[in-house]
Amino acid sequence: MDSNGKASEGFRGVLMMQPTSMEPTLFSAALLRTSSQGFASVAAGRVVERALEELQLSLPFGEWKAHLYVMTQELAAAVSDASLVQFANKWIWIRDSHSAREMDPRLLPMALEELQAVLKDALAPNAWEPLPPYFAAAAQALEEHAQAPEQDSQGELQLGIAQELLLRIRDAKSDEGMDLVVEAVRKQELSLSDALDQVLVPCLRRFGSLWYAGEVGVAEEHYATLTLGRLLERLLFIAPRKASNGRSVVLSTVDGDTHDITLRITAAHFELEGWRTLCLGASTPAEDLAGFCVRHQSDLFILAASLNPQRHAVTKTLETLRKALPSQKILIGGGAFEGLESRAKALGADGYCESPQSAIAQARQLFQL
Ligand code: B12
Repeated sequence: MDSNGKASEGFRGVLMMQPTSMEPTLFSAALLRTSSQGFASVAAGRVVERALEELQLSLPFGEWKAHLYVMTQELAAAVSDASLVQFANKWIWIRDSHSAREMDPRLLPMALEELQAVLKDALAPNAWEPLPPYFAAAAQALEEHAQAPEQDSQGELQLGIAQELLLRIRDAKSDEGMDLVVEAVRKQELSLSDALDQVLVPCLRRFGSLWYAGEVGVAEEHYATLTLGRLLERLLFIAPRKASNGRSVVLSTVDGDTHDITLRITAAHFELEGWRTLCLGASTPAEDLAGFCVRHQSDLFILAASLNPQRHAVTKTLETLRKALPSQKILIGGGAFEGLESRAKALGADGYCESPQSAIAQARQLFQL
């Protein structure tokens, strides 16, 4: 790729290689996944140029490259799952978030067209062949009218104290908000599980919805996420815990996934249940994870992934772990598996957990606790 974002002969040559043994859709998915930075650069350059020429709009190249990188990765994940809907839904998601930010509605169809043109030009015919229906489904989705981003029903703040906390955080008074919740738990006006499930989690989700709807910026969302992570630690500090059950669990998100709060909430539930809990937080590379699990010989390993493209890293991580520890008990969880729960076993896990509570329930079952 040269500095103008044009595909150089070398780059094109690699992409024109014939697959040797891979099935065509898996070959396309692998090429998309491994070359998405290059495709995104070229497509973003073309979008920026066209927007200036046709709409007299000056776009930030870096932002569009990031968008197109994510969309190329999403395309790879959708192609691996043979799911047109998955790819179209992602464009709807972006369309609605752009609409909430009053962005020009002509830009996304333009970006979709340019990504399509770049892939058609760069990929060998057999790698391109499965892709046109995905672009047709996405183009059709973009033609529909943008909707106001949907309110997440699970992000509804049922408890007054959750609304109070949200207001304090929005007012940049996070200490006051945290004190309110911690005091309520200390005085037993609020149970610990309600503090986690009815206050902390809905607040996290509400900030996600507010960001999606363009009502708060990235800085506010980061401030809220950090505050809620700190609140989790403060609640853990005062929480009563059961006696040790002699079991241990390692938890991590997959390489590339920075969403670690639900993982930490899951770890908290295990700790309070008497498990020895080794929580690694976000984005641990597969080999390091396997090495850690071998050294610590824990009873259970929990791996989380939030986004569709991260499913590929989950497969690789579980393969690596199974090689190192064939009988390791493994549970997986997170948004990347929504709708695909039944696939956990095929991926090499012992089960899928839809929530931290379900992780505890499955662990009890696995170890007859
Ligand atoms: C906080 C947050 C971030 C923070 C994460 C900080 C941190 N340290 O965790 C930051 C800012 C870094 C971030 C980044 C991104 N984010 Co974000 N983020 C969120 C947010 C607001 C909250 C996540 C959360 O903790 N939710 C609370 C939990 C309880 O709810 P949940 O995630 O729905 O999880 C449920 C289940 O999936 C399951 N579960 C989830 N994880 C786990 C883990 C285990 C072990 C178990 C057992 C169960 C489980 O349990 C929950 C039900 O009880 C959500 C919005 C939302 N509605 O959740 C978006 C959200 C997850 N993010 C999203 C996106 C798109 C991104 C970015 C790509 C944005 C961007 N353009 O850069 C990046 C990706 C970064 C990366 N490579 O990982 C999308 C994902 C959509 C999708 N499925 O494709 C969401 C849903 C926002 C939205 N409304 O669209 N994000």
